[in-house]
Amino acid sequence: MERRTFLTLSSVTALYVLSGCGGSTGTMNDTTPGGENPGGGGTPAAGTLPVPTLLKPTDRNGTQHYDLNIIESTHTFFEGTDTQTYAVDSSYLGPTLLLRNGDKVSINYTNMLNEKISMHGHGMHLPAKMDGTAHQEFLPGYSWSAEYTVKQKACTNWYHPHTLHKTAEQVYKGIAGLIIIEDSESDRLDLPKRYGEDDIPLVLQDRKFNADGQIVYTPSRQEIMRGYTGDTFIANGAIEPTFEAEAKEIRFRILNGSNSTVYELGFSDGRTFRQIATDNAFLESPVRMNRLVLSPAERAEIVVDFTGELNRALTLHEFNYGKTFVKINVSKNPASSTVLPAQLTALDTLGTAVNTRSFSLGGRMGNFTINGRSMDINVINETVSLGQTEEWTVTNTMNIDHNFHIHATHFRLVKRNGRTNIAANEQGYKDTVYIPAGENVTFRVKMTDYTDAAIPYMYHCHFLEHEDNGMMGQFTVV
Ligand SMILES: [Cu+2]
Repeated sequence: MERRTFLTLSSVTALYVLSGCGGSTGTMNDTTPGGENPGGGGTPAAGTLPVPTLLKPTDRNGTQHYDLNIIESTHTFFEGTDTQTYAVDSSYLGPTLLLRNGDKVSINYTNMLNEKISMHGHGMHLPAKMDGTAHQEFLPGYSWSAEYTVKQKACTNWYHPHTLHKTAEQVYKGIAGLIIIEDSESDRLDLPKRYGEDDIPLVLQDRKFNADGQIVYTPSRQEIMRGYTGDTFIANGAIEPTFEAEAKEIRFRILNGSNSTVYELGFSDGRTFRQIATDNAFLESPVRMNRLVLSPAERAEIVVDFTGELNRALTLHEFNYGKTFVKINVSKNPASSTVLPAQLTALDTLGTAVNTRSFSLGGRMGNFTINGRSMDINVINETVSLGQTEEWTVTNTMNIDHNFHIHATHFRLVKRNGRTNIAANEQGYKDTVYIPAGENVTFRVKMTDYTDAAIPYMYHCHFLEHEDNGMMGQFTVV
């Protein structure tokens, strides 16, 4: 760890530069009054959909370098109210990092909070010591760098805290951001790729606010079990913001960034859209759908076609809770045209499994377990051999929903509840899979490239209240 001067003049200056150079549809601080009042904290200061700043790296002797400061901040969710937040060089959430496959990168996080933190690259294929879990926590005033070579397909990943027992609260207060990986394949595809114009990041969350418009994170035992779902739904940190769309194909890179809420997404006019990517790669070909279910931490890229629909107004809607995430006005003439290809990529089947493992998700009274054990930072639960294909079956034994996330690599679903008819939009590379109450999934997984007998990766439920209360285990790759 490297000791840093706490909030030097230059780092303060850097914060304002970063938060002021966002996408052309508005920065995280760019909010104007408007909208209804769907939540508890006052009149939403919605206005235009904020687009996180796209942070391109600085080249330092061939290494692509990113500097990120984790800070206490205030954000305008409600008209005239400063809400206390945590953020990454912003007032809420953080910039989108743009990485390229093959790049040597160094992502340097500086902790300007008054509590320890760790920063995890969710979906990133990297060595265990660069994973940013509880084994790489860093104290207030210190920095930690994730240094590795990007070695995976184009996709939309994200960074967030992974601090032991504190992940849920730190994410809830606002620490998260997207990581976009591009490669030669994504370069060639005729996809919307003008960031903030026709390639739109969407971090979807829900929050509880008190009457003063402050974020409240005080889950009861019942809420830890059932999920800490707020009554205010937000997109990129704004309540029902408006996106002014070009009348063409628009790509949304959607992250369920909630703590524990499963979203069923669709458009208010019921229109069909096409999913083009799952968590860790493009789908082999686009999948037509009009509803998209995402559990916490899952990503989906979708393409919606507004060609010829100038003056149309609609909303991106959440159907489980009956909430509006984003109001969409098709109000701009297209500045370019794209035609979604029929074929996007080819995916590896990961071969035939030579080993199997079973994981049973359980728990009671707000304490959660995997195979009967709660997370213990001093216990390595599983040892996995490099280069061997395995099949893991994960069973949700409870009458509440869970999901299952593994670090280090992606997996491919082979069965849901014993049946091999996996939905077309789940046939891609995944790192997080939804497992509704009482259900089970089997996936094929193979560890590649990195071994470390001492430092483990983690697997866990990504409902953050469950993760923080024991539903996590550790594995090494040898
Ligand atoms: Cu869970």
